[in-house]
Amino acid sequence: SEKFKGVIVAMNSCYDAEGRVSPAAVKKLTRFLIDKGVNGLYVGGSTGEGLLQSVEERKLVLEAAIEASAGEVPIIAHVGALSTQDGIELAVHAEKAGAAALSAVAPFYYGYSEEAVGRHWSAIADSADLPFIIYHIPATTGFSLTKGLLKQLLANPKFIGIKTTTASTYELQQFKAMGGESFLMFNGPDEQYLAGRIMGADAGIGGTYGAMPELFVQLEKQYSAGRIEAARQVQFRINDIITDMLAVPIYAALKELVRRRGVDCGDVRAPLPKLSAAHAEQIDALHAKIELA
Ligand code: SI3
Repeated sequence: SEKFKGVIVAMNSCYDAEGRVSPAAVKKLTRFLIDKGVNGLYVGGSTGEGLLQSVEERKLVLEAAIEASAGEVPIIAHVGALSTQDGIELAVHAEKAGAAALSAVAPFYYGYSEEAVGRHWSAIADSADLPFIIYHIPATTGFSLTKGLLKQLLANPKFIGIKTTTASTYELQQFKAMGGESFLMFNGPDEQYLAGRIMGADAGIGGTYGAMPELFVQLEKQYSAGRIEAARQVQFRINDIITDMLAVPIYAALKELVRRRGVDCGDVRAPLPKLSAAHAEQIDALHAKIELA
């Protein structure tokens, strides 16, 4: 589908000073990102802290983002949850709220068989009339999507693509080959946006895009115009920034950088690590790099 292309920001969730979901701040962040020219938003994923929120809070965040987006870009709702029941409730809600697609990580904690994960994803996908994007992120869930499971899932047309967050663009290319040209690949690691696009990703979904949307929009523009050397130079600048982000608590840093750009999304939710005074210099340096870019 032509709908899901280019730069899709895995956006932060926003809280007020008491740590409650702030729909007003979510709306402000949504506008900030869309006005920078991004192609879509991914709500409630890893960067979005969806798994640290109650089902009700997740609904609030999604509704605020969809409302503020005013139909200008597609909104993908991450509805992955520990229980299939919560995933279904969120999927049904996402459809009503106007999301363009669903996505979910594999269930985790107990350690599930491929069969169990397949059942979980299928039950969520079948609960709503929306396309479904598998969120393949073995480093955090401990579950790795195999070609065997993918083959089974492909029998269901609801499964339209995979967000692949692994270091392997070979794997991304292999999944794409299995699904065919119309099966969508979403690049996960922001450090590999260009590599992922070259190997067959139709789009990227990433958290660091939120702090520097201009750079990713520029990268996508250069790549789609066939200017590979210029695209490489933008990716290198991005990677220099990401390397510094990975040296501090990254989700907290993203929120602080976004705050300095005018949108206060509050702190990350515990147990995610917060920034401390010891990080001040690194954050100042990051902010300066982003401003200069
Ligand atoms: O749902 C999401 O927040 C994502 O899209 C995740 C995304 O792939 C990020 N990965 C994780 C584990 O958060 C990347 O954006 C990642 O933060 C970045 O590549 C830096 O390593």
